[in-house]
Amino acid sequence: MTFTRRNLFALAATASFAATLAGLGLPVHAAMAADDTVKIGMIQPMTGPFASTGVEAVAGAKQYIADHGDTVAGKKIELVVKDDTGSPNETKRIAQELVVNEGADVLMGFGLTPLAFATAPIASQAKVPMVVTAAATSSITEKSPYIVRTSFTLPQASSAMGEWAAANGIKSVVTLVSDYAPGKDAQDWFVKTFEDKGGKVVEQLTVPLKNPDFSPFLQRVADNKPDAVFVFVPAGVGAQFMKQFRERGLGDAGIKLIGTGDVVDDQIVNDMGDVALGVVSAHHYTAALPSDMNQKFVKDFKAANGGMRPNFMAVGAYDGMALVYHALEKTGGDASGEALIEAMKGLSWESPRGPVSIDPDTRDMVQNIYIDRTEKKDGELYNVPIDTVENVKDPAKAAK
Ligand code: VNL
Repeated sequence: MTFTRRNLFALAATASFAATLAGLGLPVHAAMAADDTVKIGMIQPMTGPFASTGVEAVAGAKQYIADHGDTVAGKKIELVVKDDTGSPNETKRIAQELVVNEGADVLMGFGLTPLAFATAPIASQAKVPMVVTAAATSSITEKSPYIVRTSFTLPQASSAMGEWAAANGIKSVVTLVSDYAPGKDAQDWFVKTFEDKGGKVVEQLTVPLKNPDFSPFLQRVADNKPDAVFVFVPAGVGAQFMKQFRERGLGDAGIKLIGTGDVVDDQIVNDMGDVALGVVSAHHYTAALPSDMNQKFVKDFKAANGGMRPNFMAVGAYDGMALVYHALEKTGGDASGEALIEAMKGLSWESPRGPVSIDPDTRDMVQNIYIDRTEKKDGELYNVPIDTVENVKDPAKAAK
């Protein structure tokens, strides 16, 4: 009897499936491994307040397939996209459905920290790799040994910003962050590094994540008259923040705006207007990186997506796919969870963001953090790199 994919699945639908395989002396998982496709279930907010993240990420994953083909190590890659609307219960339910009913070999995505936290137990129970391409709270990778991350951690970006600020004449700062786990990481690591280098944080403000009105918080910043305000808001939200920053006239009052790159993400920065000029941010990606690889990536991505610029969410997903492809090459096409996770540890490759590797101990990325200044280039606003901190590990885990 020849095992084609079709009759394997037909068999799987019958109660005699396992018995038939046992009769042939085949363990069930060996027969399943004969399957010639690797299914990647990508779960992202495609609608709702964080849809910009999902749209960028899905386009980034598709760009990787366009650049590298849909076959790796003899396996056909099948990308399935699901919308969780940004609700943790939905993310978890969809993940369960993907691994139990749809035979997903890899889970990918996770636009926000609560969505990644909710799904971690599914990855552990199913022993399926969970590739986090967006959410950036340091502790996420500690929630399951099956989690690997291709985005960044807030402590990576915020500590670089704290050092830069202290070394560049900024003496007093008010911090303003979204009130959830990554905001706390951003605040804690900015404060720690900035104060270690002699800076003073005069007030720490937290703003609701949902439907934020920044005005009263910006008024508090103005009242404090610090040299700078350090900001973290999730991708997309920077548009609303900058509008209110301008309306309050904080820039005109001489208060510098610094932050992680999320507040000026590449999808929205060009629409911010002159208020964004001179913002200094720290991040692992900017579309303005001059390397040939990145410039080609930006050009191809824009061509494929109606002119939309890739932001760090797009690159996170592009590298999520790179991680899966390189791991499959290493396992010779073995897509079992254990084999893939082991293969992912220690992998390194060249990304549009620069050289990256997966820290085998933490399953987080080791990568450059760029200090960027928002400037006009060829008539458009870009976050232009002015300094690089090379090969940054997640400092929050190094500290443990
Ligand atoms: C998170 C971190 C989300 C950084 C973001 O955008 C972001 C998170 C949606 O961990 O929730 O820019």
